[in-house]
Amino acid sequence: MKGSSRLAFTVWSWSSLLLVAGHAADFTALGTFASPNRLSEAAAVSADGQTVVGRSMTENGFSAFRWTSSEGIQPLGSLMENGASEANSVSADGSLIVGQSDSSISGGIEAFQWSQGTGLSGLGALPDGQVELSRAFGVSGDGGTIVGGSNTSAFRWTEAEGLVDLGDVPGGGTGTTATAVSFDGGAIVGFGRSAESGLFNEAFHWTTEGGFTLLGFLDSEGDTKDSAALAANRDGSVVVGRSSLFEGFSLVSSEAFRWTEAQGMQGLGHLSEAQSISTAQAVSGNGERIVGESQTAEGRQAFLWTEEAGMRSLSDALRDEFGLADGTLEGWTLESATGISDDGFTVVGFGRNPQGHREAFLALLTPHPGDADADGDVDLADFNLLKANFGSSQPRFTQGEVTGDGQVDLNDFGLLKNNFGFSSEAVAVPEPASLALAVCGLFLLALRARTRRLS
Ligand SMILES: [Ca+2]
Ligand SMILES: [Ca+2]
Repeated sequence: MKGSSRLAFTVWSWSSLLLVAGHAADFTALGTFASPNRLSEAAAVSADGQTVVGRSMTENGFSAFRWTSSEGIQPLGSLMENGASEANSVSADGSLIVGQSDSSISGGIEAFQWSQGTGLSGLGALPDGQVELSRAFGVSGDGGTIVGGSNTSAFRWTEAEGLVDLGDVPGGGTGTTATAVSFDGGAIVGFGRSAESGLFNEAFHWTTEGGFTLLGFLDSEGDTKDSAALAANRDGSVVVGRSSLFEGFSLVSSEAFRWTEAQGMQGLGHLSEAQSISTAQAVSGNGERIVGESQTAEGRQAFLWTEEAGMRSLSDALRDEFGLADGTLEGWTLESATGISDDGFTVVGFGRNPQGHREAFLALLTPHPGDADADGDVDLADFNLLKANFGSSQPRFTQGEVTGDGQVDLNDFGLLKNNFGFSSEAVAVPEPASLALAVCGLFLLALRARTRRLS
């Protein structure tokens, strides 16, 4: 045990434990820039959940923004004086941000990368006879690969090679866009004109070794089908997006999908079957939590999807499953969830705020305070997990780390103790206080033994 922990132990008391705050689900409005039309939209969150990027209205049109809890919402500027810009994606640690900006290149819009040290820099565009424009939609977690679209082609950008044309999907016509890329840059997803989609698009998965794989469509009926891959998980094995049916050029229905090589394309449903419009926009690192938006009678709404619980509205999930305090979302309509952290605990998007303006938000979907193994109750199993990892660093909200700071220490123990006996089941748990007391006694003995052993 470290000296500081031993000190904490000696001054530790029952009363100090009562001061440990709970870290249940949380909701943060990210603000907007000052302009006559206050408006902000989050587009993505870094894998570590700490940096949010998107766009917010200014008097010069949209400006790309970067948000962190310490600095708040900050403009990234533009490649042109008084020009507009938008941020679309961010690397795992938040250090590299990509998007597009007004520019002096012939097409007037240019993909950019931004880092704290160098600010905005343009990526150029693929050569074309007439106009040259580019947009960056994704950046790999490691920051080494940027993907997007330039003129009618998907591109991949690396420091060594610059912009490289991914080419057209096999058998299709001209017109391809890359939307996202795996952590190491090895897998890229997007959509392009295929033999089957004709003038519309078909989702693709591309790897450095295998080239293009077309992902198909959810519905084989109907003449006019369109699908798009919009995001991929950490290793690129789980792809999400939407698959749509058209009549002529009118959209009939659209459904969020999840694709894996083994299972193919799987429909995720809709919040309202009557409306039949949904889109998946982001997926957690392990591919298990998916977020997006779905049309309802009340307008579009952000959704959360998991295998166990299916699709439900993000606001319902926050309140009913993750214990967000009643009234927190009073006056809000969460319209779209656009990003999710690698661990699946941080979701970003935008909605209508109580003043009626669209505003970016960040929501924490953490387990109930003290529920170390995230199984819906706080019991001896959680205590044992915490005890086994006491004194270690762990990913937030796993392995007994319940406060969200990455350290398993007395604060975690206090939070667990204060919530001991909680159960998400409606059945009352008898005598939680006495059980908690017994557990605390065991913990003290364990700590003493440990202190003696290590000193
Ligand atoms: Ca538990
Ligand atoms: Ca902790």
